[in-house]
Amino acid sequence: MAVVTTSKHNDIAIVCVKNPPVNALSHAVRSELYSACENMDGDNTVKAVVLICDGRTFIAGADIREFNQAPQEPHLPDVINRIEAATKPWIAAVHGTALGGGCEVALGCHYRVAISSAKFGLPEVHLGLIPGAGGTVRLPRLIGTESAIAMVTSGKPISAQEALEKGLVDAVAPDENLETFAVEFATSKMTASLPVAISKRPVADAPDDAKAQETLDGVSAKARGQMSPVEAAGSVIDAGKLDATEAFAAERERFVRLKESEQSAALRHVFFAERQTAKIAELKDVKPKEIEECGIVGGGTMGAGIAAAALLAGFQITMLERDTEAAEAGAQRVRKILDGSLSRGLISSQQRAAIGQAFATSIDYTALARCDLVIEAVFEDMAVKKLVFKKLCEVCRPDAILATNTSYLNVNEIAASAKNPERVLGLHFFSPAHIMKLLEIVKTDTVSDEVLATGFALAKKLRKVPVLSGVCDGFIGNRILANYRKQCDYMLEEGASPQDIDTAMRNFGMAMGPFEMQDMAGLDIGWANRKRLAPTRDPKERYVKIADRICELGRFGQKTGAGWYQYPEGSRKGIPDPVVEDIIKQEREAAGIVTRSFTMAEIQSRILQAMVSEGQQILNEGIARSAADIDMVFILGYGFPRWRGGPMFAGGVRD
Ligand code: T1G
Repeated sequence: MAVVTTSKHNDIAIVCVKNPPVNALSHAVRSELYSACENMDGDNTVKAVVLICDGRTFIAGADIREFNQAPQEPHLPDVINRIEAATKPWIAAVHGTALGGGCEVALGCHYRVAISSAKFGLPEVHLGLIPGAGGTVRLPRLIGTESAIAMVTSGKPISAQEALEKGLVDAVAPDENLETFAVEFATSKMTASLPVAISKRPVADAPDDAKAQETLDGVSAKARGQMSPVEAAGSVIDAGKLDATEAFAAERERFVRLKESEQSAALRHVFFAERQTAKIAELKDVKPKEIEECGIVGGGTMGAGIAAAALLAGFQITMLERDTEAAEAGAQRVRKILDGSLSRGLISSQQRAAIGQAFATSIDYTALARCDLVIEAVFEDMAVKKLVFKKLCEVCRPDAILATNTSYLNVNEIAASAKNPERVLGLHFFSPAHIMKLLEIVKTDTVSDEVLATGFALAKKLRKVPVLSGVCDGFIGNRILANYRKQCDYMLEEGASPQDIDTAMRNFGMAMGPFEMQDMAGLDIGWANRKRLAPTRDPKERYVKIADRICELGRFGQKTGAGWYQYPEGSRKGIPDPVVEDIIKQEREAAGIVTRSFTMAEIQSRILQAMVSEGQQILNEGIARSAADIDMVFILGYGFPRWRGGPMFAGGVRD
């Protein structure tokens, strides 16, 4: 079945790529595109060529699934160079997203036109790569070094309008009739002499060595250990120093080296892992319930965040609190988030107004009587939650889905306390709920497939990444985090300092170290959990009291001005605190431990092993479906560096 077809419109040939779902540049597409170029050159009736794509988007890049196979000719750079050398003008007609190799194919064409909703991007860095088919050589020749470095290091796409302003696109269609517009544009160019090939043009603003080094240092600091952004910037800088042939060769060397790197293997693993979490075989043919009106019980940080996320996704929201003062405080939190979305340009003022109409608060449970779904986000206490569910069962429709946002508690126990337990599940959001993409969907013993499928449909509408979890203390993420932190406490007792461990984990690529993270989130949450678990804790298990003793002093972190660190005058940068150092010293003596120093590598390895061993347990118990799911939980929920693939991938565990 041909993936590239050719048709004629008078003197204009239309070369169309049809390789769903995203017209990736598979071997077949590359081969047939190359042949099409040869044929067009040989056909004297053809005066110009429009390259267009079928389906929802222009070429969205090389076929990532081919990266683990031996590369087959024709290689993409050869196809693009052949188009650039064509004897008649090629016009790339772009809709959807011209990404990676797709953008590079467009750069090989003589002209580029697009519809206004089209986007252009070189996101290879997100796969641990750099553009490997001339993108870092042609782009600076077309839009300048600075713009090119911004595009290739961020991987962020730009709009058709921005592309027009930068000179990446020659014309934007006034409407959605892309093919008509492209044929007219091609007709206007078919008698003109061909423009100078982009690769033959100079780089107008090539930086001097000092500026180049300054740029590379800035990119490196931002990359926090990831190689590809630095290599991408380096390749664009090379493009300004070398002629195109040498620059193409230098780019290819970098690309091939990165493609073989562990970081790229990890990032390609994450690309597919992120798209697999919602593919639950047993739910494949299950129709989700329609959800329009949602209730949120609790207007605190989590409740308000969930309400805002749902409002931004187009749901009708009623937020319930215990009294008018709390309801107003909760509404204020929601309004602040929505106003923030408006000021950042994420929503228009019309959307802000419409969302405001879709939001109501109440202090009366009967306000939730019509809801299709109610999410409970109250204090993390089983008795409190059971009381909420009891009232919900009294007022809500018997088929309304009831979800708990609990981070740790036994969702089976909550479901068992409700009428029609088949409609109860866990929806564990991560704070801030309107920003964090992870949603742990907790499957109880009694939940129906229809309700579970509705949880996944809700995640999709909220533009979140759902991960299915069974019921256990802390589900997937918080359970692994608990073991991570246990190892940190052990190392404190054995001789490491909080700042040693935080520094080691920041260097590992985590956004924050475990102790500074606790100071930001609040030590009281962990303390409450340790007290809850104390009655059932194995007395033989090694237990470190340092954190409890810090909490007993009322030191809960930034919010109390001191926790693991002290925060003078409310600053957010903690400094070591002799009070904590004394507590650590006393507990080391009480435990009779002879302290020793730790290398950064040892701290990192010990923590990673703690995460992997708990993750393996979670897999063995069937709490998580796959190691890839566990990787996604820690990358999206806890800031684990994507370029390490997640804890299981980094620990060598594969599905
Ligand atoms: N290769 C193979 N499969 C791909 C793919 C790709 N490039 N892009 C998407 N898919 C699959 C994806 O796995 C999913 O499959 C389906 O398409 C829909 O994707 C030489 C080396 C285009 C913005 O990095 O950003 O070119 O799960 O769910 O939300 O220099 O896909 O249905 O079986 O994401 O509408 C550079 C990656 C490659 C773009 C669409 N290009 N893709 O988003 O759908 S490297 C990219 C995306 C390269 C050159 C270098 C998004 C999208 P399934 P989806 P979407």
